[in-house]
Amino acid sequence: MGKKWYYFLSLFLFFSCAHRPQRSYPVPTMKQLEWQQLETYAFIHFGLNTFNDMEWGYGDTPASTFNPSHLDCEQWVLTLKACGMKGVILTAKHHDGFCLWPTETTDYSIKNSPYKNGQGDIVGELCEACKKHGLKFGLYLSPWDRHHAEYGYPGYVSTYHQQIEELVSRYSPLFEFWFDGANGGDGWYGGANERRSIVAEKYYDYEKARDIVWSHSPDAAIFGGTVPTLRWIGNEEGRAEATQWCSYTYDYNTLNDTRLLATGLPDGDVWLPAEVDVSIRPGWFYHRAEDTKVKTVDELMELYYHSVGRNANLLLNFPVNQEGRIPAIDSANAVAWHQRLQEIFANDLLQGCKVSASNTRAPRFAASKVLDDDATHYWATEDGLTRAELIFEFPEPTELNTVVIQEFIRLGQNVKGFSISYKTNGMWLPVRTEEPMTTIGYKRIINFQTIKANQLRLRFKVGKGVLAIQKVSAFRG
Ligand code: FUL
Repeated sequence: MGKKWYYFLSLFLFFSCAHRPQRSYPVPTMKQLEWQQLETYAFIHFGLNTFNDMEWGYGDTPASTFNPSHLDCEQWVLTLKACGMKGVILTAKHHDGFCLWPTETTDYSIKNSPYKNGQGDIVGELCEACKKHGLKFGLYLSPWDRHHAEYGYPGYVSTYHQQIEELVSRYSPLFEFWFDGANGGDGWYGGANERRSIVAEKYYDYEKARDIVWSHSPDAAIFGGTVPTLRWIGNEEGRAEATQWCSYTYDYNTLNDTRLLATGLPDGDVWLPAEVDVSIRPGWFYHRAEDTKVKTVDELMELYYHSVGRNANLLLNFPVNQEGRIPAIDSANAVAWHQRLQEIFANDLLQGCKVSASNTRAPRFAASKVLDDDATHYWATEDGLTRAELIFEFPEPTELNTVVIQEFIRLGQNVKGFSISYKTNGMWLPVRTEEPMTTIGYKRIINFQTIKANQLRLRFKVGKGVLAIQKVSAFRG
């Protein structure tokens, strides 16, 4: 009896494992997978700069100037939810060193501002509003501090770590923590008014900083420093390159090389997916002069296709104004943008199609798996194959201009080229687009001139590992 069970168990394990494709490393952790699924979330830049028409305060702007007249964190949260944001990251402290929570580490905080007579806590208020309305919460804490007298010396590093400890112990769970890399050198520094230089990868002890974050928020994604879990895209214009690998390396020079950050490294040994950070206005902080320069719905659409559509998350910044609110024009444009996206992606035209593949690994990896929404289902080919195709047959000629493809990235990112063509009047024609069709990764969106198709064909080329596609959908935008 015992032997029989053993035999059946071995047979079962043999068939299930033999058919399951091997991972090709690097692969995402579960935390990274969940983070990539967020796709869009918001930044809020708010602080002394807001009240002094500045982007980079020098560190000596009086705390008394911080005085929002109608601050309402719920207004921020409800606005952000209405434009499809899954979370929000607040500048708890920007380069000027002014803290938006009542910290024990410095007097340069809202404790010494007129806001609520020094009794306010904006980090806490936003944290509560997020909990109340179901938005994820994250924090930005600038390592560069132009106010602190000991900046550049060991004393400041322990203050910085203590600030992280205060934040994570009070406001967790955080979904992301930002160690901003900017450092212009000069600052007030307790009245010294001088230039101070540091070797960032050694000075801040980012490994310890990360461990403090994770001691209270173990799921937080980490931006910046020496041990991030995601990578900056290398520009602040809102543009990921079409070729977009999630793989990278932990080498500090490479982590700061904007050319490599833009595309990722196909042979990198660490999974480090990209985040595109960009502001809805030219500046990160609010400036009245930019009220006429808020990005339009069309511009926001382009940002979306050049970030989420190119295998990267979009972190869209909303500058809060002197009243303490997201201005009406910014929220109107962002909400209209979200509605446009919802309209475009409402009706998947591939549902109801017959789908076939040039090769299938086993019935449980059938081509039809790309049509369902179960993120654990995928179409996969046999080992060793470098090319394969999928064909979708429409019940009737169908107009479309957008295709969305997702790789099953739990096995790694393997596609290095693909093409889209369609059959009309018995002929196969390529779709017309300027968009290069190289990598896919978590998600790739291709827009093309509207076609009327009887059939749609996707051809894939893999560089390593096994071809595994989780989802394909098509839309008429
Ligand atoms: C940069 C900063 O210098 C900007 O002020 C802004 O916070 C942006 C998100 O990151 O490095």
